[in-house]
Amino acid sequence: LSIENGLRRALENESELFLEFQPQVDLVSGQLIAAEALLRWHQADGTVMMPGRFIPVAEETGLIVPIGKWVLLSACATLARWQEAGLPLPRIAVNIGAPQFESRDFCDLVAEALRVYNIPPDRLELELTESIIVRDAESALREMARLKALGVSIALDDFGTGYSSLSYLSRMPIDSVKVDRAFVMRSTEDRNAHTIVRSIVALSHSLGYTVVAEGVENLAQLRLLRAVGCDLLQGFLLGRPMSERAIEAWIMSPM
Ligand code: G
Ligand code: G
Ligand code: MN
Ligand code: NA
Repeated sequence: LSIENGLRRALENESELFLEFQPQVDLVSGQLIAAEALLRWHQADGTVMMPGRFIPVAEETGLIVPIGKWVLLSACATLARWQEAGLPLPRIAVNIGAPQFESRDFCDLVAEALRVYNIPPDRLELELTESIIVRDAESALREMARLKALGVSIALDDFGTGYSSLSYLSRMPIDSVKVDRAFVMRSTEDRNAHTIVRSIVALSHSLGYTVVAEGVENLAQLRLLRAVGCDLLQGFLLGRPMSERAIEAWIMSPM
């Protein structure tokens, strides 16, 4: 079965795709602030296929649009369950690929998801990458403004790896910047990577954005990120992507 046909079937039977959630914690208090939803795909042989393998196929075939819709609605359904249970709601961050962002009526879909699940809009965060501004920057900025007007949070994912135009960084209606894990990983060994991380934090703060460091794996990185004033941490040191139940337990009994 090709990945494409397998994905078509997965969209029909609704039990093969699932989300894991990776914590984002406040660097100072250790409190859980947000969780990034990460897509996974159960295989018939019991293994799990990771998105790095099937998202590219989904993007080439256009299947990313219905798959992305499923991810968005599932994340909102999870928030609704937590709200129903009276839990303090972290934000849930959802990855939005460029083809999904550019798809027709994307903003209406987000509005519909918020309405159907009746969740506070700022509890939903959309992770966009710089690639959305490559094709038509002005229309991407307008679309982002429409999304922001719904009250959702917007994060710029993988920052520093794409076409980081500083003028667009200042014009984008975003709430936070996620420092790509490649910089975080090298930051403790490579002076240039350290300088880049420090500069991204300073620049982002001066523009009024929160900074999330991705891929934090050890204490040396944590100390460096504290020294440069980073706000939130995400990475294996804090927690691996985990099941909905596992992150729920975390919400109920904070560290
Ligand atoms: O979880 P993992 O490290 O394997 O994720 C690999 C990549 O897949 C990451 O870049 C992540 O942004 C992307 N990804 C994970 N879930 C989704 C999703 O729901 N939609 C999109 N478009 N990308 C996702
Ligand atoms: O591109 P995006 O930022 O959405 O990618 C998120 C991916 O990064 C997830 O698939 C997750 O599995 C992976 N990830 C999260 N934390 C770490 C980490 O500490 N180290 C490494 N190597 N990968 C991580
Ligand atoms: Mn991401
Ligand atoms: Na990222």
